[in-house]
Amino acid sequence: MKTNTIAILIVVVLIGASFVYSQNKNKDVLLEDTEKQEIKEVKSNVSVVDGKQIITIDARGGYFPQVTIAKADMPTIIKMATKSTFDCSSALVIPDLNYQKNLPPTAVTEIEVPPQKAGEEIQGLCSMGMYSVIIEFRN
Ligand SMILES: [Cu+2]
Repeated sequence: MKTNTIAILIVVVLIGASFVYSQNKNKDVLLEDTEKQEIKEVKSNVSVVDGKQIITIDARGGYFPQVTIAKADMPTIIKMATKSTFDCSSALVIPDLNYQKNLPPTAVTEIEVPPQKAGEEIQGLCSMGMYSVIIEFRN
């Protein structure tokens, strides 16, 4: 009788301990993911090739990076990259450019942007207005 009680107690304590352990493990994994995302955002998605500014944006479940700082007074091409994008971020609208297109599920779609003045901002949206992407032009 007494041995049974002790055995049950030990089992309960072990289950509790493993539960706490797995919770902590999950927290660690979550933390690592956010750290990775931060590193991704720091990496520049703007480059200049043959006098043209190239901005690369991933479209899938939103647009990433969501905000891009680009150079003003430069011909610019936005390379919108879809990769198995079956959500509404493939239905892209850029009102400032009179642009509206259903992007192919997996492709890189080039969007020409005429030189913008410093301080100008171009905003793209999914057709539902749920996801947005902003490009800020600065000197
Ligand atoms: Cu949407």
